[in-house]
Amino acid sequence: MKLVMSIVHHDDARPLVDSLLQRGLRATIVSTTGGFLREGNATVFVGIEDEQLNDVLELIRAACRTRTQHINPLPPIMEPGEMFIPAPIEVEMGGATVFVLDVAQFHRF
Ligand code: 2BA
Ligand code: 2BA
Repeated sequence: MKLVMSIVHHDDARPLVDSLLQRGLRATIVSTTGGFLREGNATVFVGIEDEQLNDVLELIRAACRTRTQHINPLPPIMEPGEMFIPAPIEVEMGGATVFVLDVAQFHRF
């Protein structure tokens, strides 16, 4: 058994879970925050049998698209008299960041 942990844009989480449910799969959505942008994202957990992995990865690929975002970098530490002119930098956010974990045990009580 595998646990697929997929960090996605929050707008993509619901369509992704809907497509998983349509295949009879089960999922859990957790609201998370990206460490870099400090913006809300969503983490979708899907517990599956090994042979369902490729289908699930394909559903994630189909539901999640790449976005470009502009952020203002934090000012560097400067010497007196130095000036920092902030310029937004472009950051590409992957459609989904996916970790696949082996499940040691699964129980439903
Ligand atoms: P929910 O997804 O809200 O599901 C609530 C209950 O609805 C489930 O209880 C199950 O009885 C039924 N259910 C869910 N998805 C179904 C589906 N595709 N087809 C038929 N019935 C379905 P539990 O199985 O006890 O699950 C309780 C909660 O545990 C779930 O809430 C979900 O958040 C999580 N969960 C269960 N199995 C999971 C898995 N394989 N992967 C990730 N999360 C899981
Ligand atoms: P954030 O941490 O808010 O990162 C958003 C985007 O900023 C990242 O997109 C990446 O393009 C960029 N970024 C993040 N950390 C960076 C760094 N140290 N230097 C330069 N650029 C950086 P994605 O890679 O698509 O990641 C989207 C979200 O997935 C991340 O949100 C984070 O919540 C999660 N994530 C990505 N890789 C992870 C990892 N190895 N472990 C845990 N979570 C991860």
